[in-house]
Amino acid sequence: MYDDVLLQFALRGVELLSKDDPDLYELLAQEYHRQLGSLVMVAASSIADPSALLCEGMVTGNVTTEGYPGARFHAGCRVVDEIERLAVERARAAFGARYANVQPHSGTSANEAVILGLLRPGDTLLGLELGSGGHLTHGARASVSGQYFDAVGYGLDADGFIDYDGVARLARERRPKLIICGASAYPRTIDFERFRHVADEVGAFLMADISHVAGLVAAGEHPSPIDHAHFTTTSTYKQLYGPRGGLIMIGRDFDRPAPGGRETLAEMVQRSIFPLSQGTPNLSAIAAKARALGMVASPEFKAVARRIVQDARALAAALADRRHRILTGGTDNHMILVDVRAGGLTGAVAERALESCDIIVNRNRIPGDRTSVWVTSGMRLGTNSLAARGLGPEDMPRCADLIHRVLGAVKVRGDREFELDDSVRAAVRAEVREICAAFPIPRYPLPAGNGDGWGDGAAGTVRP
Ligand code: DSN
Repeated sequence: MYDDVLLQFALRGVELLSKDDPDLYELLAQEYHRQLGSLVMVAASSIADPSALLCEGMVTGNVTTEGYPGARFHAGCRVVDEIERLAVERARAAFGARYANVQPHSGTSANEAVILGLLRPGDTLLGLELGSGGHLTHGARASVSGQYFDAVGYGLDADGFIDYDGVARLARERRPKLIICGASAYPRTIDFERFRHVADEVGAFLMADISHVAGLVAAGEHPSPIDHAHFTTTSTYKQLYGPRGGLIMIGRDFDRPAPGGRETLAEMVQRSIFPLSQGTPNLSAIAAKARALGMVASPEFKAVARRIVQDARALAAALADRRHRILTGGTDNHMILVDVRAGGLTGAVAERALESCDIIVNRNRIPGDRTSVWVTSGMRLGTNSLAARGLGPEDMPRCADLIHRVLGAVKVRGDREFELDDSVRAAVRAEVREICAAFPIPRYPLPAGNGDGWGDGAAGTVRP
């Protein structure tokens, strides 16, 4: 084979960066340290394996082409064709799909490609409202999906669960061409089969965006939409622990005719990614997707997926025990939505105060929220990163306690401003570091000195 040339290449890159661009090197090193020393509970994030991140920086980035394996518009694609085929095969295997397209640059690109391929401007689509936990691309007014299409939104029932009867009623009234299910802020199982019944009843196509639960789906911890939805989309950097990027898959409907009857749904997606909505594929990201998707079948991946759900349930219960209001009363997936209004908090204050203690969450609007997206009345937590680090359900009361201590000690000084006693901040940060040291990020090299300075980003401390 090719000896250790990639090792030499990676080392050369790091060496040149540190010598030729120390300012940038320093910032990248600070970010590495910040991640090592933070408890990250952003539900949309995870921790990619070093081998997957490495692929993103490989020489595949030098290959410019368009099209698909075996049908490119430039020469020099013999090897990258094999890489893309491998990624496609691994995506299909991971999800039991009949068709996969690994070229979308993001989850947003994946969703937009399906929408643009299927609909004409002004056509009706039905998706979960942004304020009820939907994604921008599910018909929000701020996005292409809401500006160029007649976007109708469905919502939640009084308990915060998807109002499936409301979905069916709106579908009968508005006759959408496309129904979108899946969410960015919804902690409960989604009944894809029920969505398909509604879609079939009104003659609509169904797209399931599983960006947030893709790992649970692949591991069998959440029902799969692959054969219920006509199209399944996902980003690859959340629960797939892969690179920034997206993926589109089709199950049993892959050879069903697309609107117009001249092509199959799979052919339509091929065309709607390239040339309709994207140009050159990011072949390094595709290599990284191949690597991440190759790990999905491992027992370790399945164990992490199981732990994600166990952790989320335990964290939700521990926060509820400390009198925090958990939307829907709990969770079925990785995500917990917390109403932070008690004590006069806003989501922005909670987010900022926790970040000052190296606990990373994100503010989130909650159903009925009248505050802006910059303020919000809630926060969204997720356990992807905690579970990957090996923290189990037995560790969640300690994490909940840290959150509780910070939120209980915050003095609110405005929608986004706060004060926090230095002694509380110091004590919480010390405990966060202790946890991070006990549960290091798997397979990430630790700094010399076993973590001194984590999260400080102290200039001059990390350069070799
Ligand atoms: N979709 C955004 C989120 O859920 O936070 C980013 O991935």
